[in-house]
Amino acid sequence: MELIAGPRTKVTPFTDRAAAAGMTKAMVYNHTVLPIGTDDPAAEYRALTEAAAIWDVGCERQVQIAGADAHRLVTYLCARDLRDLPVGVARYAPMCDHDGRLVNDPMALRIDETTFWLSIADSDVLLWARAVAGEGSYDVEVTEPDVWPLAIQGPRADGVVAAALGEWVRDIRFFRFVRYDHRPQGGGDNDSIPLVVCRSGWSGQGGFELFLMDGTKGEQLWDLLWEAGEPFGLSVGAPNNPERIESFLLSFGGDTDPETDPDEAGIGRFVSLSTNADGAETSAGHDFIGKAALQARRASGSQRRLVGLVIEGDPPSALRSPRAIQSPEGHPVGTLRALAHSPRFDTNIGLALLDPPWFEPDTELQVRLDGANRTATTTPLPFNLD
Ligand code: THG
Repeated sequence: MELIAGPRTKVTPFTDRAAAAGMTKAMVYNHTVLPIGTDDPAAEYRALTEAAAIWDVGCERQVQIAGADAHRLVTYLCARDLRDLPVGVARYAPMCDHDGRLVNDPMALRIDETTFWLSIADSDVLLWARAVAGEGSYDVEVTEPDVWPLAIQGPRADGVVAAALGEWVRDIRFFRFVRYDHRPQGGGDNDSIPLVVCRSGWSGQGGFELFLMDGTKGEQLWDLLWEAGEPFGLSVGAPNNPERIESFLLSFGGDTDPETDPDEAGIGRFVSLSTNADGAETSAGHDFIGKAALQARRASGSQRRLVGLVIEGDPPSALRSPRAIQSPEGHPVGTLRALAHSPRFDTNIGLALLDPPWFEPDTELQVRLDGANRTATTTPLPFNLD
């Protein structure tokens, strides 16, 4: 069977270039095609960790919130306090529903005083933000603009992007961004490529995300980077499952289920909620959707926790759906949500959402993979096995 893209499943301005460069596997993310791999995963991992990789992450859609009440609405939507977010700065900002469940974990970018982008993970934030805006009579426009991120990740990403856009990009700090029109040499005004250049990306290797603000310029941008990247060993890649588990970057909807809250997902430190052991608030924070519910969850003692697992045995085959995890006595204690063989740690690693008290470090559990039970040992995130 072949997956066919159409008006509901969008291709990105980079899809054809990514395929031509060797991407052979794709998924659908935010109703958009996401290339996820070539036929040589070991080479992809090496390029990402030793040189540089270019990723078509156009599926990381922007939900733009603009207007007189935009800052107030974004502040209410996000569990992280964004009241002091300056223009030119991005922040990782979990969003919850009224019961404290995670609904998305976007990067929030302040584009100008009254314009924000939520650079979203895989869920329908456009609908959610429009509903909240409408119910609360906020004076805003909530849209999905013609903006398409392209990521350059890896230790040589700075070299690639500096060669393509200019040495000035080296001065951009982590989670900061600059609005920039790239004018190719000899080109006229119509040839310029409008970008937001941000030091960010879904890997622990460092790099940039270039938010292309005109979908008709996708192949121009790709070719510019591809040629500039040649001396740096740039190759085509995609969000890399082994590396992102090693570095622990949350995959919303993969590592989480529909009930998971930010604490359970391991991103509680990005929630601006100062509470004591009883769950009572200890300092005046901002008001946001799910605040009271999160306080109650913290006080309940029943929260689960996403932890690392070290799993014995040969490299397992890919995990197609979450897998039950058992105590040594064979009782269900949670689910394995992600799995990979780690080149860095030279062992199998996983992410598991576990009930209390099974998430405590160094707990020995059982998981069935490829038809056999294996011992899996819990370890805190991020992994520290070097
Ligand atoms: N880039 C863009 N959009 C995205 C992602 C991205 N949308 C979906 C998804 N990824 C959102 N999830 C994350 C998760 C982690 C980070 C970024 C996006 C991340 N976290 C750092 C950390 O945890 O150390 C830093 C967070 C901080 O200091 O604020 O980078 O990748 N455009």
